[in-house]
Amino acid sequence: MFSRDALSYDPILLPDRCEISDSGMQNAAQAFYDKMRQRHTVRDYTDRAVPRTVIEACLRTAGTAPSGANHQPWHFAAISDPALKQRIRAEAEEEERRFYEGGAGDEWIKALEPIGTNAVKEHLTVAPWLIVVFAQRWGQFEDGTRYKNYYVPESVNIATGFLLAALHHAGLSTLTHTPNPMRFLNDALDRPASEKPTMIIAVGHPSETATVPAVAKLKKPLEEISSFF
Ligand code: IYR
Repeated sequence: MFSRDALSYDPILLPDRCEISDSGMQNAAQAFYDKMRQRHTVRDYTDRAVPRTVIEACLRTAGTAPSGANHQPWHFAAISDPALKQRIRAEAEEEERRFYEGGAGDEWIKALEPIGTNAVKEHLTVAPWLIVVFAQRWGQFEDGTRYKNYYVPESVNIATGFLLAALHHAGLSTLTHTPNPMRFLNDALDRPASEKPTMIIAVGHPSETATVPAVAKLKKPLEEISSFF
């Protein structure tokens, strides 16, 4: 993507300028909040297929995120292959069993009690898509030499947020899943050691009987999460 001789500063007039009144802004902000507050992390999926083109459009949205020096230090591996999903599930469940059987420690297990999670990760095989997010610590010029990436976790996490919002906007449910450690994903998905898997996102349609933990509806009020000066 980058080449050593195309890194000069070249300002262009702001494209896609948004002309909007204060009331238009208010309506848009409220409408987006009303949409986003309907996003729930879902653990039970149907096997209803989701077209690859929908996933591709959502990944394009993720790719518009701001990033340190615009290096876009992310890679998204999208998996619908049942055998590969099965392999990822088997390896993730092995990590999760270690976690739930003591690795996590008592305080962490207690914190997860209201969420109702355990080591069984059926969604990893039932949901039609898994998207594994990788963070790239460095990139490569076309000639193979390396360049350093900056603010990698911040950049990748912003892109991941864009992705979750895009998937929700498209009418899909997601589950952000973080088995620990996740190095097995580099082997399974043939990604280089310079990339760190940060998350598995299961994507699909919720099952008829899908539930969410009641605590998931308890969001901190604005007064608690913000201050104005
Ligand atoms: N990775 C484990 C445990 C887990 C941890 C947190 I923090 C959560 O919010 C949910 C789960 C699992 O996926 O079960």
